[in-house]
Amino acid sequence: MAQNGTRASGPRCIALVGPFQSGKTTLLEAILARTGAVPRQGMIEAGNTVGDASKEARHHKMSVELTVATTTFMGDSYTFIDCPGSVEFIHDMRAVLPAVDAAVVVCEADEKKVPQLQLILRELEEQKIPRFLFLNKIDKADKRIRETLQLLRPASRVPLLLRQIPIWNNDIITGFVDLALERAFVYKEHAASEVVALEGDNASREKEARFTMLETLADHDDELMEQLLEDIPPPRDKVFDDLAKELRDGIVCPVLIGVANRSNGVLRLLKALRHEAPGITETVKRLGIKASGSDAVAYVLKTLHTAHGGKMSVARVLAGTVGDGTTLSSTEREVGRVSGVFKMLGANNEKRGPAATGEAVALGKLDHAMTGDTLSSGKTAHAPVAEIKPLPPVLAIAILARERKDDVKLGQALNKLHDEDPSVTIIHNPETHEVVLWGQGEMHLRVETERLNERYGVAIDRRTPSVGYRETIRKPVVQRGRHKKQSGGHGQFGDVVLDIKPLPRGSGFTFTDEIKGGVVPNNYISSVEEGVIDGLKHGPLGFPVVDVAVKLIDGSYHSVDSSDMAFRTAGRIGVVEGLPQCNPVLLEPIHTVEIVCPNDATAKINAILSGRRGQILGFDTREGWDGWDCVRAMMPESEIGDLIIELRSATAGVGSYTFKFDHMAELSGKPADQIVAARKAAAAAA
Ligand SMILES: Nc1nc2c(ncn2[C@@H]2O[C@H](COP(=O)(O)OP(=O)(O)OP(=O)(O)O)[C@@H](O)[C@H]2O)c(=O)[nH]1
Ligand SMILES: [Mg+2]
Repeated sequence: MAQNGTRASGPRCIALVGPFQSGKTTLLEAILARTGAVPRQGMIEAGNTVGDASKEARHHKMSVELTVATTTFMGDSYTFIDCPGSVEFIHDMRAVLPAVDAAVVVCEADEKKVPQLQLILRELEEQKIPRFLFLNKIDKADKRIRETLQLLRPASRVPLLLRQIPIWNNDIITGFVDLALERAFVYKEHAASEVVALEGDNASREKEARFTMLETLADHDDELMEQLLEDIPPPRDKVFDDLAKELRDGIVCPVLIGVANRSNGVLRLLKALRHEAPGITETVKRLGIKASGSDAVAYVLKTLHTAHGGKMSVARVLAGTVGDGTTLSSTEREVGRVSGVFKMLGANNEKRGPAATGEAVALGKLDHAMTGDTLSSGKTAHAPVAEIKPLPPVLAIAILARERKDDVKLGQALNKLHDEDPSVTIIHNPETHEVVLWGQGEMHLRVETERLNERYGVAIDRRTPSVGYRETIRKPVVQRGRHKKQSGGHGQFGDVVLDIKPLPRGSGFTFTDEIKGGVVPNNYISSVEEGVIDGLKHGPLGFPVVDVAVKLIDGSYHSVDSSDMAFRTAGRIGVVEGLPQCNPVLLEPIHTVEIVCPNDATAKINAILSGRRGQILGFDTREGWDGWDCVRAMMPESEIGDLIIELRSATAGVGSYTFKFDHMAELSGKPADQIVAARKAAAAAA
């Protein structure tokens, strides 16, 4: 058959992606059971699936990181990568996509999940990954399939090509007709569907649906178009060839249907992958791999720190062979020597021999490898096949080890967290001594703290990160700072007069001196400046003082008792005593915020921004995103803190934002008083 002519050869790598909770991990389980990799199909509810093996995933009953599982179907090796659906864990999926031959997008007939579907299809479209849609949970279907397709259609830039139609029996779907094969099947639970006669109403529905499918295919095939116009039935092989070609070219997205938790429709999906999905040859072409001779090239799609095996880099071999002892490098660094090649089945690894081109395996002990690296064994490193930057973080928490003795352990654990998931970033705030964890949302940060606890054994406390308040002054003062101590022996003496003045917003701090006749000797002047800087660290309101000019205009010294230390103290005293007389005022950071959202949510977003003291600068259609808007506003930092939570709930989870510091603005009245009081209380408690 011509199918075999186009069938890709070699090991395959397929991503399972799709909106939150659509059934990806269940589908992986069904595939593993159907292909004999596991004896029985586990269930999410029973907590016994190959995917989601971590404590955190089992606990939340959702995927919080990807699962890799290799199995064999009809003599070919397949590695499936089950990606989390939650937008908060989407980084894993994005890093995986360059390595795969195709993706199966698992989705549901659920209006609320269409925006998420669009987001995911968008990634696939941009990375040019051929994709099938697997319309799951059709056991719960309450719409005709055409209606469902209508609902999903706006999510895809290319036509959705219905490949199968359901067979209904008293409002329940009991099987399907495959439009390419022209064969009817009745579902059997956890077994292959049974072929039945295609007759009656099903036969006429099949004709109509098949014609629509062929029409779509014919848009890119003139010969097929002619056959349709002349009413000549196209040969089945030609139809399969077109299906494979148009899928690979990314010009259609075929749609299959099924029920993952009963393993219905799974065998047909596997067969479609076998006959139509591209293989490593096409993927290598897509990525532009240029390996010379026997050089190996591999792409790292995930980094894991396992309790027993240490660091593991999950990689797909794109050229050559990678085995124990292969030394690999990226364009930036030598990453290490492979120590152990493992076949993966979720949390279980099995040591194996060298991995050939197309295989996806875990490579042990590549100490300096990172997710997204393109590694090669040759003398000159291969250029990176992809650059996957994590999405900017949107939510932060401050954390600290409950016990001081865990500080070092916490630091190491945080490095590992970031290594495994670069969409979490760790920032040390030197001013507040806080460790701030930035991530993709509430659940993401919760899972990260659970990992710290469970995997790394560090108990932590979490709190809201401090806002970067500052303070400044509104009027000038001339203030003397005098430090004199004479308690036996050597005394201390320093005496300065400071002219303290406000500066325009954003100027920072300046120090000058106008000392005449050496009343403050030259060698002490820098100490006075140091003292002034000390004094500005905590202003009268409790925050660092900015936008002030301090001029040293007078002073006196003692030939024996004066010292650097004494003048430093005098400088500090001058500032500390002077500032309260300068009408101090609180400054709060204001950021420009850019929000992207589907345009039916724009009005809601505007209301959210106004409710958070945001000043809307304008809105526009989002470039290159049909049906999306981009809203820009100025917003105080204190209001941005948990903005993402409200944004997501107003946009079915898909709205997001970025922010950038713009300026400091004065804040007075009751809100300012509350902030100052809270700061004083915190300082008193410390
Ligand atoms: N009725 C029905 N339920 C299903 C089907 N497939 C999966 N489920 C259920 O849907 C829920 C989510 O399944 P998962 O496999 O965890 O979904 P997922 O897409 O992996 O979820 P995330 O990775 O967290 O996005 C579970 O309760 C499954 O039992 C199906 O075909 N029909
Ligand atoms: Mg899952």
